[in-house]
Amino acid sequence: MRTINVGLIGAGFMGKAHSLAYAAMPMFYWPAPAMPHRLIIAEVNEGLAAEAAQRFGFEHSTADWRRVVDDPRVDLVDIATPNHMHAEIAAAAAAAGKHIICEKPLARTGEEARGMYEAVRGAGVVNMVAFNYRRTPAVALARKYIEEGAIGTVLNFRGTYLQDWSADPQSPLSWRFSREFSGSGALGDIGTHVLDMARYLVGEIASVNAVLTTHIKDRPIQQGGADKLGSAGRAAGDVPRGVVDVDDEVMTALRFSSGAVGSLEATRNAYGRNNYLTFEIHGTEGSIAFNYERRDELQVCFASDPKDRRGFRTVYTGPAHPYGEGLWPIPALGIGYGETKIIECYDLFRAIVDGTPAGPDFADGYQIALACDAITASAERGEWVNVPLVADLYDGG
Ligand code: NAI
Ligand code: SOE
Repeated sequence: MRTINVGLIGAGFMGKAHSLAYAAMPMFYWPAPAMPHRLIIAEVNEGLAAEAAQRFGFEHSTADWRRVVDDPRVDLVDIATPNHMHAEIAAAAAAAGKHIICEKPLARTGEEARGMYEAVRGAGVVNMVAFNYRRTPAVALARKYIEEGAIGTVLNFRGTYLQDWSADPQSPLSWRFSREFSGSGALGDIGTHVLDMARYLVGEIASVNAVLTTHIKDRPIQQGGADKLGSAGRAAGDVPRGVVDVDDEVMTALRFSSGAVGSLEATRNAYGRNNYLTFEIHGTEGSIAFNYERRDELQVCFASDPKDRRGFRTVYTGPAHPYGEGLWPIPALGIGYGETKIIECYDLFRAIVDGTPAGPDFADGYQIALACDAITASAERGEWVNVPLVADLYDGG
């Protein structure tokens, strides 16, 4: 069986999730498309890199990400750094002819995403953006229902992503609150997951009309290191505060190219919500609803049911559902975040080995970055703004 040598850059939250996926993918999907080999991992200094190699099972470590990209043995470069590093690393990896998986959001702006898209397009390498939630079996099942026409023509999409890890104004200012490092706030960090769901399930977004706001305008500065996502606790009173120059809440109306309408809301300041990534879709023949906090379940309702029996019912995903063949043997044993990353790894490896299409790719990441730019422009101007289509910009995409 072929081996694919992985070079991973960044050993924080996503470094952990991706390392788990490389180790576990062949245990779930056997025969695996290829065996992942965890060859080299990069962190910001030699100590952290060596520790990460030991912890995450990599053979080598380095404090210089360029060594990963330049290593002739590396087949796949995995970008799991904060957002400001994505573009430079991706351009170098594409120039070196490496396949690439890049964490979301692909880039801080549409312009940055354009360069990344052109780099992989020119190099002809396999490329994927890590919007893993679409690989939750219940979400893939929702798409199957829609494609099969089970809910008829889609009329609307309501998507939310609500969390509360930064609701406390004393929760630290990490890279996620700085435009330089992240590009935007709730919009790029979690709103992009909803945009991925919207496009995956309903299609292209044609225009947006948005509100962006920043309720908590400064926070105690985090003293370096990976983002603890609020779990480091409240900073003591004397810690210097820094300015939050990104949004902490986004709301936007959506118009889809198909004629469907929709809405998106995202905030990391919603007390009581943890990873409340939801959608509800209404069609001419029925409805579908999903909540990641109950991610084994898909709610479906069909107009064809007798009136006195009509209502949402729950389908528990299991072996009969998308990706179920490799997961657990009976429904509702519990799909976790890790499984979505394992499935992502499986699809990426199939794309590298068999040429199976591997969405979301950098074209999708670029399209989502253009939607984010349009949302930002709309919030500034207080009007509807059209979203340019990557496919139109490039004569067929
Ligand atoms: P994190 O803050 O936990 O970890 C980032 C790591 O990158 C840190 O350990 C940091 O030291 C390292 N790093 C920074 N600069 C580096 C450099 N020049 N060379 C090597 N390492 C470097 O951040 P997290 O949460 O892992 O986020 C990373 C990326 O993943 C972001 O783009 C984020 O948006 C995305 N993400 C995606 C998720 C998903 O569900 N798909 C979940 C969480 C994050
Ligand atoms: C923080 O909001 C975060 O880690 C995001 O960066 C991820 O994309 C999301 O999956 C979980 O929450």
